[in-house]
Amino acid sequence: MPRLLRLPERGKLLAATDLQGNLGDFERLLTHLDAAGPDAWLVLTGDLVHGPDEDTFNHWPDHLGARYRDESPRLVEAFIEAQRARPGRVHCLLGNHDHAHIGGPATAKFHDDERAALEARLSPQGRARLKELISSFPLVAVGRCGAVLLHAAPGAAFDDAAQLDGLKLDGYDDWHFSDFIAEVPLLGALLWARAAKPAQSQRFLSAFGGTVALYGHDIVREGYDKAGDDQLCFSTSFGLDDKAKVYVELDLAAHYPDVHALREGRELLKLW
Ligand SMILES: [Mn+2]
Repeated sequence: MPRLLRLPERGKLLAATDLQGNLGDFERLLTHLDAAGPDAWLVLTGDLVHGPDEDTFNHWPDHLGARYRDESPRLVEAFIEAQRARPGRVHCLLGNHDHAHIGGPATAKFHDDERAALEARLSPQGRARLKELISSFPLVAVGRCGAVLLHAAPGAAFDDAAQLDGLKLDGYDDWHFSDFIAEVPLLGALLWARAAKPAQSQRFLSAFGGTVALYGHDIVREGYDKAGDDQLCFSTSFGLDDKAKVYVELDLAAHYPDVHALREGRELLKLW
């Protein structure tokens, strides 16, 4: 799988992000995808896996939004099945949580080591399928419509999309994530950046030939946040009340010159 996913020049794109083991939200997305027609694509912008631990589920804090169980093992299988049933039209980009399973630093939101916690729930075959799946995840998706999709804020200092192919993805298993971000700046920012200044996003979008960056990684309680003229940070699942969850639907044959072209009720849609 190439590290840069090129979107088709017509049809629809459904973009969603940060499911973190929420199977119900994924099934809802598939309903929207199938309703959008046979040439619609679904691209998740990373963090497919790693949800709340059992203790958090039992003492659910308000700030985590709608309560759900971490069904990462079933979600991985459901994602593989969704790809099989819709060849070439279902994708997930690499997020920092996913990266932990293929050589990235461990994440520690709900467990000291979420990589170990999830892999302990899987059979040897399940672990192999998880790693094979995540190894296939592209890092960035681009379309002629102007959209550039990535996991975190577009702060990485790329000059050219071809630099994606030179990034070393593995070998960071034992690193602390803060060292990873500091010492591996391109990949570190691509997977972990929480904000990007206008000059950074302009440089990033120019490197990838797009006009609007779509990403998740952070939680936006209201569903989406437009930063400057060219960034949309949105939240489809993790950390939100159901009524606030947002996915993005684009016409791939259209052109979106800036983030203000994305309108509530047209491109910015409620998951539920
Ligand atoms: Mn993330």
